[in-house]
Amino acid sequence: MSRLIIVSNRVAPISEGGPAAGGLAVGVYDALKETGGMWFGWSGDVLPSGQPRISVEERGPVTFATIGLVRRDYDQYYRGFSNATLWPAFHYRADLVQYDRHDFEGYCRVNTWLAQQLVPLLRPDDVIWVHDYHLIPFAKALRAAGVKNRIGFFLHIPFPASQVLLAVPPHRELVESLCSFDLLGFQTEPDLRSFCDYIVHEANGTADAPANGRPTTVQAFGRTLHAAAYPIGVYPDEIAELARAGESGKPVRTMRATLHARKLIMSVDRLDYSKGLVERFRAFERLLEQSPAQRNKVSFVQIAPPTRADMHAYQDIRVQLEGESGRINGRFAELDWTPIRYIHRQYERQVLAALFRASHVGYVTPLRDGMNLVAKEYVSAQDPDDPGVLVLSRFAGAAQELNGALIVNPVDIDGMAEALATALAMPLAERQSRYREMMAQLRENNVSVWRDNFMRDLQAAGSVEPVRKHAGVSLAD
Ligand code: GDG
Repeated sequence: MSRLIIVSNRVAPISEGGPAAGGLAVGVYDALKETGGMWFGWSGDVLPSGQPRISVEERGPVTFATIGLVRRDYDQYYRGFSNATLWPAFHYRADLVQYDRHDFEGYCRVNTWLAQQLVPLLRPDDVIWVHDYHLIPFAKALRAAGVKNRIGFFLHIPFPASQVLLAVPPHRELVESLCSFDLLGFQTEPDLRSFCDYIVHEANGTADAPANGRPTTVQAFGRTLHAAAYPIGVYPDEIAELARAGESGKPVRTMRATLHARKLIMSVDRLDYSKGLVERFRAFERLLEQSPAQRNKVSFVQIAPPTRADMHAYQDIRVQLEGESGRINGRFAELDWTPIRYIHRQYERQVLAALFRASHVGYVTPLRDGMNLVAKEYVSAQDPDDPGVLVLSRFAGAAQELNGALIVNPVDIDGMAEALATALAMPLAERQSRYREMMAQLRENNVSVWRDNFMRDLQAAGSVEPVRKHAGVSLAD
């Protein structure tokens, strides 16, 4: 059997159940444990200078190969082009896009260098699965080094509409690089459509309408490749078990005691401007403003661990959010009630699951999100006999699947306040039927299905010959 090589910017520290183990980390790690293989990427270390060396660690059938970055590479590749250019652009925040062509050169240079580090570790029948926006040029770099293996790519964040992508100056180079992969995976059909739209209208290529569940065939930049949507999932039953087990733990008991039978609205997000936190706080404020009966009857807990804290845009959102929570609490708090508990810290996975289960509303309202695993984790963690209600942004990829949620527009403050009121008052029978529908969907498309579908299509993608002329029916036809 072929070995699976996972390449991602960060190699997740696998302390199973620990704070850093998100759904992706668990899914990827399980894939590797089953097939055997290697996980390659940045160690997370930033070195002042020098020549970083690969560290290789075997754990059972999985090899972890990690390498540090020197400060300049970290600044240009990670903080610069990946997170100051691509992240905001792909989340439709053209207003926050910063572009420096030296950073783009650094981004390409680091991709080439990382690919060169990987080459000596590869075997001819390895299947390579590259993850996320940091590594768009990775296949091109591997091909330049003579690698003939199958190489797939999964984009965890949205793929923006063409007119937004055009805001990134080297958009053409990026899409051309993507076409060096054999298979491209997107979170949702709208992301896939955006990609095909660029191929057809900006790159003079073609994209066949997919048939019989097969991936779309794309021809562009002299290559033929495949592309499809593979919505990432979670392991809902494992999360349910985690939530049950965590219910009797101290953090949840303490939380319940301090709630004094008030209802609980829960949110968990990395502190990121894409997550819509300011609008979310304002909608909760609107609820208290318009429904005096809710005052002192409901508490909103926002857990928002720090992320990319050395970047200005992230420092700005932190300051803004601290201001908003202080203002709203100052306006409505009473001696025995703090409306918003805003916590800028990480918690254990089990604690989060148990808090989801203890809450009445899961409040997940990103302005844009590739998928949003928190929405799926929230539903999974619920007590089937007394489930909470998910209020979900229409701009989270998860909204394509979770039809039992109350879907909101995350900039519509009144609309979100109304949805919160509806959720808090929803009768048990309706909560149960919404929960059952969503849970069935989560079980049907769990993280193993995501992984297996992608791997099946990557294995089938085969080695791809260059094409001379475009064929197939354009999506524009
Ligand atoms: C990207 C895409 C896509 C959060 N705080 C804590 C904690 N978390 C966990 C959550 C969840 C994960 O981190 C976050 O995943 P999301 O999907 O919600 O969001 P991103 O981090 O932006 O992830 C996203 C995802 O990739 C996968 O493809 O869905 O759209 O942006 O698992 O539970 N975990 C712990 N403590 C915390 O305080 N233990």
